[in-house]
Amino acid sequence: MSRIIINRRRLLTAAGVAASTLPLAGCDALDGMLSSGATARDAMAKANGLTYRVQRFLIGADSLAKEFSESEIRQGQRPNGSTDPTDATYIALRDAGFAGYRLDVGGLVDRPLRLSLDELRNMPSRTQITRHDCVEGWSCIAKWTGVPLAAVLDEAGAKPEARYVVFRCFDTMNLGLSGDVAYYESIDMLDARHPQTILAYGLNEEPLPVENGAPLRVRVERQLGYKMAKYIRSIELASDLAPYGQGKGGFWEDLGYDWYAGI
Ligand SMILES: Nc1nc2c(c(=O)[nH]1)N[C@H]1C(S)=C(S)[C@@H](COP(=O)(O)O)O[C@H]1N2
Ligand SMILES: [Mo]
Repeated sequence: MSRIIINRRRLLTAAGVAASTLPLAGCDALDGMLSSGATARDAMAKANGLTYRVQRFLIGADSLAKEFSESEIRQGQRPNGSTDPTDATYIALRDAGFAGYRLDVGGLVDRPLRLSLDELRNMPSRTQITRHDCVEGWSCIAKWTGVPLAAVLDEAGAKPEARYVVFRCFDTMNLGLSGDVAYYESIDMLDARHPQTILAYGLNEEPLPVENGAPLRVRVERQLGYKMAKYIRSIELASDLAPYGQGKGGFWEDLGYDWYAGI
């Protein structure tokens, strides 16, 4: 469990300019934002839908995020958010070198999968040097290696009604009155099948370290950092995001961030 400190400014930065003119009374009280029907959040949702459509139109489905050269890697990937999960299931796996780790792939698929790290490493792999942008205002260039998510989806046989890929994570965040909440995220099938979307197990030529999401984290290179779930425990294909968390598609989205965080 990680304690998070969230303040009005951080929420405003994330929610974008459209929402920043609104009075966000009660923003410091997290639980207020969680209640459905909050005016500020509805406005954010509308702005979010617009951004999504405009970006999909302008950028297209499969334009690539910029890739960099080795010489542009200046430092290690700066760890952010959860960096050392204390959840019991995670600690047990970590202490055994992730030998017992299995990625569950389920939901709207023809063939549910349980993949070990060796099985994931034996699938097709892709390495890319990309820039990670966090809403907190920093960026990092790093080299990521992993299996294209599209290959995993093909192996599982995604059903045509699947619209989203949901990532459930091992780490939980403490939200005061709401208790411990597991990190989760979701992306649409266009981003899921994008050639640069990989389930990464390697960072800068080394196994992915715990601080950056070991044993497996997703890279969604045309989106902001918070979309790139670390410590992935399972993947579910879904037609609707309502059943997950507070229904907004991700841990931070449930607190007011945009679901579509295109950059
Ligand atoms: N499971 C999980 N995934 C997460 C987070 C987190 O706290 N837990 N933080 C997000 C945020 S805000 C960022 S910027 C990146 C940080 O990834 P890094 O630690 O490799 O830099 O992970 C994202 N994915
Ligand atoms: Mo972030």
